[in-house]
Amino acid sequence: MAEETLSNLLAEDRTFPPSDEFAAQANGTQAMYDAAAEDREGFWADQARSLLTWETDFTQTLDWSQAPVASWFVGGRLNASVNCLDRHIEAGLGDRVAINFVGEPGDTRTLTYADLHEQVQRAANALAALGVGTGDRVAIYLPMIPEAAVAMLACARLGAPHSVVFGGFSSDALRTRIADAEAKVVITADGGYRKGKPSALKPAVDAALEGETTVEKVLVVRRTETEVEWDEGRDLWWHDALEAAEPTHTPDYFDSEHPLFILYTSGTTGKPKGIFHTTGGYLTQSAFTCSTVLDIHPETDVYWCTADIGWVTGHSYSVYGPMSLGATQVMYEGTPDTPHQGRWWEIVQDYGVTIFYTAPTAIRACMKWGSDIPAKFDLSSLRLLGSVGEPINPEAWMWYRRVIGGDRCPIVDTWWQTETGAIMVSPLPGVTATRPGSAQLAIPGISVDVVDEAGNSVPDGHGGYLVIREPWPSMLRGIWGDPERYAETYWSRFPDVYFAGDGAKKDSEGNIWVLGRVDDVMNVSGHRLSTTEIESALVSHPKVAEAAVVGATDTMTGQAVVAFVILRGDAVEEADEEGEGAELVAELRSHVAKEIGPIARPRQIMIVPELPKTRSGKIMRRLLRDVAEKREVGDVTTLADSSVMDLIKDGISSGS
Ligand code: 6R9
Repeated sequence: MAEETLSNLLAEDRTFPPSDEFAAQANGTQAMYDAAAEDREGFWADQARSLLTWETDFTQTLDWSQAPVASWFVGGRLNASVNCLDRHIEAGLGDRVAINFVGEPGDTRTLTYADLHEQVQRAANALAALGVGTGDRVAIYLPMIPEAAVAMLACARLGAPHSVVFGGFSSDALRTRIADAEAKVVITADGGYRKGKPSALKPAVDAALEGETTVEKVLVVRRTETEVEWDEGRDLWWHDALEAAEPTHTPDYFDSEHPLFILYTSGTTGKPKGIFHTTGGYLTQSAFTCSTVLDIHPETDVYWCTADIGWVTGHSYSVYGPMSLGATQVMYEGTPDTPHQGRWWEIVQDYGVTIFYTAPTAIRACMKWGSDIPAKFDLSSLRLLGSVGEPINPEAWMWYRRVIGGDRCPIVDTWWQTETGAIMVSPLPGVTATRPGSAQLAIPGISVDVVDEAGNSVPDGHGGYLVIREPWPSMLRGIWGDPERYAETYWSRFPDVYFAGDGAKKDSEGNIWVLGRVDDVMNVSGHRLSTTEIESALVSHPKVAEAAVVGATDTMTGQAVVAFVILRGDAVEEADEEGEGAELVAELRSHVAKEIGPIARPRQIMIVPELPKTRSGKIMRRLLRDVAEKREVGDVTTLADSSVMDLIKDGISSGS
C-alpha cells in the first residue's frame, strides 16, 4: 500500500486504557495471551474442557492432516443444546432469565432457562415426529422471536444441521438455499412485525416450495395472526405440534465434528456459499469470546446483541455463545426506529442492559438522528459496548463511546466472518488500551497476519491482506457440497494460510486496522486507496452523516474516487438552497484532499438521501459503482429496501 495513503486512520492516536475497576473484574486477561503463545493447542483444549460439558472427553486437540479441513477435539462427544440448556438446569439455574423478549408492537415475554429447556425438548420431539433425524437439514425462516432460538436449539439437540435464512430474504433466495441444503423441513411463521406492521413470511415459503422440493413438512409459528394459505398434507401449526409433543427429550451425543449448521453468505455476487460449522470447536470459541471479549458475567449481566439470527452474529452471539454461558439476554423483534428513534435506548433503560453489541451502520444511523435522542434515556447500566460487521470510522467510534457509553464503557471492535464462526481480532476490554477505528490484535490462541502480494508478512506501518496462519476451533469446515470451492476460495491465494478477503494495515505498534473487502480497494493512478479510509475522512466533516466511496473506471487514472454522501439534518436544508450544494461538494472534496492527500480527492461527490445496503447492513458498493459508471443498475434483490436505488438516481438527476 502506497506510503502516502497511510493516512488519517493511522494518524488516529487517541487511546483509551481500561479503568482499574473494569480490568479487575474482566474475564479476559494478559495471562491468556501468554498461555496461548506458549502452547496454542493446549490453551484451546483447556478452554474446551472448562467452558463446555462433554459426554466423552476428546483424545486429540487438533487433527490438521486433512488440511484445509480441520478436526478439533477429536473423539469428543457432546450435544450443543445440552450445553446451552440442560447443564444450566442441572446446576440449579432454571429460574434464571434466558430471554427478555420485546416484540416490536410492545408485547413482552420472559423465558427462563427452564422455560426454554421445555420448549426445546417439545420442539425436538415434534421435529422427530415429523421424521427429522440426525444429519437431516432443517431450514429456519423466522422473525427475531424466541421460537427462532428454540428452533435452532431443537435442531442441535437432534443433530439435524439447521440452515437459517434471514426473514427479509425473498422466496427465490429461500428456494435456492433450501435446494442447496436439501432441507427436509421448514420452520417459519405467519409473519413478524417490522416498521410498525406485520410483514408476512409464510407466502414466501409457499412460493419457495412450488414445484419440486425436498421439503416434506412446514411448521408455522403463529406470530402476527394474519391469514395464511394452508397445505393440509404439509403444514402444521408450531403450537399444535409442541403441545402434542412430550415435554422431555433424552438427547443423543454427537461427535465433536458433527455438523451444527449451514449458513449461506450474502451472495452479493455469484451463487451463495453454504458455510458450514461443526459442534465442538464452534461452541468452544463462541463461548470463549462471549466470556473474554464481551466479558459476559452470566450471574449479573444483561446482555444484548442486536443481530438477527439470520446472520452469523445472531448464531454465535444471540444464541450459542451467550446461552452456553447461561447468560440473560434481551431479544428485540423490530427496527431501531419503530415507533420512535429512541427505541433501542428505551429497551436498554427498561431492562438495565449492561453489554450492548451492534453494527457500525446502526451507530451511524443513530448519530444521524442526533445525540439528543439517546440523551432522553438512562443508559447508566451499560458497561461494555461492541461493534461488528464493518470497519467503524473513528468518528462513529467516538460518538458511540461518548453518547452511548458515557465515556465510561470500553468498546470492543470485533473482526470476524461467517467463515471464522466467532470473533478473531478484537481488543480484550480489561487488557487492551483501545484505539478508535482499529480491531487491534488477534485474541489469545488466534494467529492473524497481514501479508503482501507475495504472501510475506509486512512490517509494522504497512498494509496488505489479512490472513489467518493457524487453524482455529470455530473455523468453517467447508462450503456445503463443494469442497473444491472451499479450497479455492480461501486457501489458494497464499500457500497454507487462510485468505480472509479483507485488506488491512499494521500500525507502528502492530495493531491491525481492517480496511474492508479487498474488492473495495481502489487503484487510482497506481496508488492503492481504501474506500474506508476516504469514507472516514468524509464522515469526519461536521456536515456529513454517512458516506460510501467506490472506484469508478476512469480512462485517465484507471479508477477514480466517486463518493456518495448523506448529509446531517441542518446541512440538508442548506444544500437544497440555490447553489449551496455545489459549494458544499467543493468543500468536501478539499476536505478529503486535506485529510488524506490530493490523490484521494474524489472526482465526484453525489449528495444522496439513502445508501443501498444489504439486510445485514453492508453497503452494496457494486450498485453505486453502476451509478458512478452510468450503467444500468444491477441486481437489487439482496437490498434491504430496493427502492433506495430509485431515490438515489432521482436525486442525482434532479441535480441535488
Ligand atoms: C461477523 C460478520 C464478514 C466481513 C469481513 C469484513 C467485515 C466484520 C469487521 C469487519 C472491519 C470489523 N467485518 N467485522 N470489518 N472491522 N470489526 O460481519 O460476518 O457477514 O460474514 O461479514 O465483514 O469485511 O470480511 P460476515
